[in-house]
Amino acid sequence: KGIVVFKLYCLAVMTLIAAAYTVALRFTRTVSSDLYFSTTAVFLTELIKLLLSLGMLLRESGDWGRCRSVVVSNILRSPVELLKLSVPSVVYAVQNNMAFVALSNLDAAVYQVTYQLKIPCTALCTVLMLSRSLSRLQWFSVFMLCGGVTLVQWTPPQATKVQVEQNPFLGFVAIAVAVLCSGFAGVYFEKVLKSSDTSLWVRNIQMYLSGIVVTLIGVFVTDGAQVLEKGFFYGYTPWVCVVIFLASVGGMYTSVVVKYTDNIMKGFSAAAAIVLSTVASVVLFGLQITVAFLGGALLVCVSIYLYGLPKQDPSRVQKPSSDGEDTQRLIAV
Ligand code: NCC
Repeated sequence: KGIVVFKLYCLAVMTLIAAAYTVALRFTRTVSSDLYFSTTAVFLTELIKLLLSLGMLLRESGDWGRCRSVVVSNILRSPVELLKLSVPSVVYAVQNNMAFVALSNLDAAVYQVTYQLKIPCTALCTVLMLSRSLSRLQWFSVFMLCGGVTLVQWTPPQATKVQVEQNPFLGFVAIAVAVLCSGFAGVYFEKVLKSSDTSLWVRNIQMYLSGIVVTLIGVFVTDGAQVLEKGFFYGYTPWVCVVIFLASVGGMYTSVVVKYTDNIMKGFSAAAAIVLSTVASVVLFGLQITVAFLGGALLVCVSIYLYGLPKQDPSRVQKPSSDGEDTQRLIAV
């Protein structure tokens, strides 16, 4: 029971942070007149996540001595493992930068809705990379979920006044790249994490170490001359710090969610959390719901139900505890 509550807590916090992050990021890209260099924000996020993971590792190991020996043996003396984790770190670095490109050119709501394509992309990567199988019904439910979340988050397009030039086409290309990166990197990290007993915090440290290097290269390749001229923290406001904070804490929660569940379930549960939080806002704050929301919520619920149904084809037997049943059980609690 305790672990289920913990999983639900992590999923809820992750989803809330993701929503706040997207809105805050968009705000910082439209309001400020001295626009900060987004590549520096991506770099600082990796740095903070590294420090937070070191702190968590210290907590897990119990004392300095043990923590030090884990760092030395698993990180400093494991170049192969570092190399393995540099793959998702490069892909995530691209993805995280793409989020800034997309949200500099598109409205946050449009971004949220289009970004849902990551759900089928993640399912495809899971099938291809983790050699799991999804029944036809499960595939159907994945697409139904994608449609449901799109409807749930649908808001009529609003003309926001922005001070910067926008290029919606570039925004959509950035989302397409982010969708592919999210699916691949998420499943790759899950595969590495679950293929050994190595602690989540060690895996995170391995990934964020190369993340720091890669994102720093990103700073200099993209904004090098300008950063040298205007300074690393040019255009930073308290809101930019909020964005970096949300990205760091959100990333940590994401890693915990992937450890205890999986990437497909992350999509299903995040959808359920969005529906539930909207229903809570209706009850608590009298928020008006739209027909689109009702239709979307229905699709989300049905897709969760269908995904969790036992597989029909006995020749495609899965591991004893199927993901689908887990999803339903988790969401039912
Ligand atoms: O897109 P998404 O996640 O799959 O991106 C995963 C984010 O988590 C970080 N991460 C992942 C694994 C790990 N061990 N450590 C990490 O720090 C990656 O660096 C990457 O930023 C989602 O499922 O929708 C989710 O969305 C992001 C974010 O909203 C979008 O990517 C916005 O562009 C959420 N991140 C935050 O809220 C900060 C994530 O929680 C959920």
